[in-house]
Amino acid sequence: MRVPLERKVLNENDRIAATLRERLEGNGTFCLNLISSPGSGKTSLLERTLAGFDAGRRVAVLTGDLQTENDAQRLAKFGFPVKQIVTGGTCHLDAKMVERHLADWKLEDLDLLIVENVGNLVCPSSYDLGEDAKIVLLSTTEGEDKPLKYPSIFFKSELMVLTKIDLLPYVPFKAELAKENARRVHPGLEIVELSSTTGEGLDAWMKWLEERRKAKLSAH
Ligand SMILES: Nc1nc2c(ncn2[C@@H]2O[C@H](COP(=O)(O)OP(=O)(O)OP(=O)(O)O)[C@@H](O)[C@H]2O)c(=O)[nH]1
Ligand SMILES: [Mg+2]
Repeated sequence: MRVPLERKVLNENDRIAATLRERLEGNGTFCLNLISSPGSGKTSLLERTLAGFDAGRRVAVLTGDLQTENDAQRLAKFGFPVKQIVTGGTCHLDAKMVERHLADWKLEDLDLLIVENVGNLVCPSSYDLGEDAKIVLLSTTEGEDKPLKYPSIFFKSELMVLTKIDLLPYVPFKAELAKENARRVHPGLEIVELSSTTGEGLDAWMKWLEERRKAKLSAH
């Protein structure tokens, strides 16, 4: 009889991600990896998030794009440490890029690190960055079928943020169907609906963030 033996061989990315996770864990730094299609509203949500924090908040952001420092410039206005990772063509961040850009920050000074991944619903889902949780954003202009077409990232994320709900009256987007599709791929997936334009739903997002961060802290 043949017994199939499967063992995951750690590739270089997984090894660096595991080291990063250990360092984050050791310093009690809660790390989130935000993933979505280009333009779904990652930076806009981060602008709202940073604006909602007190000045002394120990938070930092890494933001990835193929080109430009635009997102880092938008986010730097809030006074917290922000760095742009320019991938130069790569469609996702990897653990090495994150490690390199963290080199001159002290993790012990941070209790929250948010990584905005490159806008792409496919590539980033395969790269562990050492984060505590992946978060997928889906906007109301993208179509309700996206969780079914791009299941991997919806399956791997702990939270789906349905963005741009202020546009619901103007777009043929069925929010209930989108949520149903996401939960077909990932039963029990947590979902928050919000608009970074009007601010509706932001409280639920901030509450999720704080609860998950505190849960990590108490386990530390
Ligand atoms: N109506 C509406 N527009 C939004 C909302 N959130 C973001 N936008 C707009 O959507 C566009 C893209 O938003 P970004 O926050 O730059 O999206 P992103 O996901 O960071 O984009 P990339 O980093 O390029 O992948 C901008 O024009 C935003 O003003 C929202 O809640 N409602
Ligand atoms: Mg962005």
